[in-house]
Amino acid sequence: MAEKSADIALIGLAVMGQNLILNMNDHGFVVCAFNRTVEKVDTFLANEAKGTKVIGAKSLEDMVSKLKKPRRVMLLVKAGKAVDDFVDKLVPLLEKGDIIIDGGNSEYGDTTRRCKDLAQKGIHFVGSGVSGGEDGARYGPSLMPGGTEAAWPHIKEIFQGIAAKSGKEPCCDWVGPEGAGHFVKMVHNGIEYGDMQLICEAYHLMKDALGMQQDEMSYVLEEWNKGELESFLIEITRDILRYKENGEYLLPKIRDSAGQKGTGKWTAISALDYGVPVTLIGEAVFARCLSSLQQERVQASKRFAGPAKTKYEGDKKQFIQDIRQALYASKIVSYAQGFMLMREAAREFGWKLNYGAIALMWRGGCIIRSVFLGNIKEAFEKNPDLSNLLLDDFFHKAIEKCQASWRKVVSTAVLLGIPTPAFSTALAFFDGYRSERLPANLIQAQRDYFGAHTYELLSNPGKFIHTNWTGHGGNVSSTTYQV
Ligand code: 2AM
Repeated sequence: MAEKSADIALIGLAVMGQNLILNMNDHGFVVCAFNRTVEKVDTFLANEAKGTKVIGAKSLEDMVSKLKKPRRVMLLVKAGKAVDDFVDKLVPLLEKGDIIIDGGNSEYGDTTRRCKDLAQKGIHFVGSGVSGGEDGARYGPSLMPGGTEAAWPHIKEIFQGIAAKSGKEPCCDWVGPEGAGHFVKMVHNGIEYGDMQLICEAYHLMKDALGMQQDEMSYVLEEWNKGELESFLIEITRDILRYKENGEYLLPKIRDSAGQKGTGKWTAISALDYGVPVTLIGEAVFARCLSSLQQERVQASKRFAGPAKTKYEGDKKQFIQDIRQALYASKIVSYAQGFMLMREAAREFGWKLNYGAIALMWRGGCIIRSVFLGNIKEAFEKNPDLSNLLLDDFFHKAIEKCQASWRKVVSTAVLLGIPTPAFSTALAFFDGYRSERLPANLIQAQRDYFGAHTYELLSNPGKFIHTNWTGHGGNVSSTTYQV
């Protein structure tokens, strides 16, 4: 193979890396493959990559020598130390203007740090969210690149070439500076937690409140998948409900204890860090935590009987429609919260994010892909400065239409003793968000009473004052602070 013939190098031959290489090859790019355990390169070339134009490298030096300039090196290795180790080894081999791309599941703060460090050395660093799992990587992932923008013109063709398409548009665009790409990927994963929890609550209600059988629920999801809820997660849930082994449904046999790898948790932590009420993702994470107390729950179920009535006795068909509306309205709230978090991070870090483009990146290829994201893209295209998704006309009308059903489902679930934390928190958020007055005046009074934290009067915002509520104690106020 001639020198300097490869368009890009990809390091890390685990499942995602291998599939991305094959995807790039399909789109006419010559990829040079490398891996820490070098034998895996030969195994890959002799098997999965057999008959392709993919080339291999025996060392990092060998790999770098085979690359066209500016050199593009993409890492798909374990997040954390492995990325730093490779970056450290690559830097002495690269020149100014060369590009390192991290396509792993890195923490966005690490990506920002790497961007800044490498910028000082003249190397462009890109942290890209990659979503869609194995299949996505192979046939079209959602890609969310961010970092040093000077890199974008050099990687755009490859990235947009291999990404999933929504119609003709690639589900990949430049997200923003520093760790913006990885931040957006993190929020994507958080939203995924929320979407899954919402579907689980709908399933729980259909199963327990309505006593529905699996084939019946599967049929309902099939119907839902033809409308505003059309999405990958509804589609796979329809199929999961239908799935049988040896003539028996598999789903009821699966232990009801959910695992997690942490990206939902990171989203919730960011929400707390930046003071954004991303309540639905938070509840989705906690719902998994509660589910994992499985043995404790089994014990508690023997101690606490719950309400006397546990079945819904009204019109079943109507209640299924109500659940659908509750799911839709809650989903709108969840995405509104996710975009609030991205807006706040953008403000915090001075990033300029294109929210319509982000919705388009999630429209196809990734786990949360859905028709709904097309509506979000339109909302931000109509008004790029939209402060909250709930205020867009389309979503405003949708929520209004769902509101009565949503309230009925949440209140029914409460009465029947069926937990619907995500439906409920979404509704509580909505009611809080649309409240002209909240009882936070009392919180301020309490804080001032016991801690002299001061408060503002509605008639004079911005001026913090202290009252001596008890008549004793001093008149000195403590400094106020806002989270
Ligand atoms: P390996 O095949 O040599 O284990 C997913 O685990 C990918 O990340 C694999 O390609 C793996 O390489 C790589 N990887 C994991 N930990 C690593 C480390 N500390 N340094 C370099 N590569 C690492």
